[in-house]
Amino acid sequence: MLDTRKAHEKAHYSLPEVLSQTLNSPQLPLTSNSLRASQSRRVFTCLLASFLLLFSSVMTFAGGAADSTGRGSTTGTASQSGQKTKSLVIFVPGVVSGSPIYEMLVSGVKKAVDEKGGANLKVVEGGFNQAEWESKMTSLAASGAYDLIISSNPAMPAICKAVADKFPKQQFLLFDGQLAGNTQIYTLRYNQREQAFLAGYLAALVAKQSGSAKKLGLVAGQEYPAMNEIILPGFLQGARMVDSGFSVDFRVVGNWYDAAKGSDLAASMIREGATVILPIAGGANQGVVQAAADGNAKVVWFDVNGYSIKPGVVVGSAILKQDRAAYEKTKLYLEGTLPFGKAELVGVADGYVDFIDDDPAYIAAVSEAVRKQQAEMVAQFRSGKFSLLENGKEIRK
Ligand code: RBF
Repeated sequence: MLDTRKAHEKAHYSLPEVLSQTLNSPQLPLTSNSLRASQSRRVFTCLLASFLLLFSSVMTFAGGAADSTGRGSTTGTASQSGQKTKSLVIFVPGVVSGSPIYEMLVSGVKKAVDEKGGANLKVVEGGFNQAEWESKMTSLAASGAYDLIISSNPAMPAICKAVADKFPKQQFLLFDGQLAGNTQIYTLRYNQREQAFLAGYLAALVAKQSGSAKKLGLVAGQEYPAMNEIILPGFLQGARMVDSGFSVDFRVVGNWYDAAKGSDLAASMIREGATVILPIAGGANQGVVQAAADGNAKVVWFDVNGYSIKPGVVVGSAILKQDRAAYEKTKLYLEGTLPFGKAELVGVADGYVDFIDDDPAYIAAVSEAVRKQQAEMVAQFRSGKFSLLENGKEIRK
């Protein structure tokens, strides 16, 4: 049976109405007081630079008409090859530190920009107040300073669609979310049914071998459709492939940073019999790992290789390759071939979702018998012999 208890406040997925905007007031998102002073300086510097850029561009491209974003042909400078320098900005919905999915986004985009040259990149953290994301995104588009806005999470397509409608020249590259048919937006997301299934399969194998209760845990930052309809059911499906008696204790932190709360929730789960826990709660994950270490439980990591976080406690890593996707799609954009309007979905067989089974810490922490069973399952996914639709339907070749 699925235990769906929620802790404390319910996180909001649906974002509140957009505040009315003063379109050309550049309001840069700030995440902490310590950043404010330096960012204020950066805002000033940025404004000054934009003004100088605008001025020099107007001189260079005299006669270029302003478009509805107010930037006209003045966004870029002319490079020697005659191509305009592209300006890219990554809008991080949260903060980069503690959220591997965002760390991968930044590193992948940076790699493409460094490699291709001829482009500027800025990273803006939107902070944890989700009610402010749309107004911050609107400010970025309204500034007219960026050819491409890049972001990542399932809430961003709806936000960017609303902003795109107001700024018809603004383009968006979005990961971990889906929207098809809007010619200003390209999206790529991962088959997280497969990712969660592989985490659940390993977790159940480990729990079963330890002889403890057939109970796993999942600690989420908040509830959202991909969590409730894909990740949680996928985790349970993987576990039940091992033994149909498994259940998942599901708890919600209510934000993506509170490690103390993550620890409390995990400790409570462990007291009630959960032996392997999957944390998907950003900075709060650290608390889950600590509680597991203290309570003689195990953790399966999500998104990146987590074995080194606590060797022996982290017994699995079901990953997605957002760094690779971000690199490839940014490169396509810079080459002028990103297929705006398209929404792509990629899974294990495509090489964007996987389970890390060659890390020495995995080999040291998990018995050979369990590793063998996990390897057989992973191999079937990698070869495409076995795959899962997002609704959980199995496809066997
Ligand atoms: N995942 C994180 O690791 N850190 C975050 O700050 C974060 N914020 C999110 C905000 C919203 C509104 C949603 C819907 C998801 C968020 N996620 C975050 C989860 C992320 O998109 C993804 O589902 C997980 O990283 C699992 O792959």
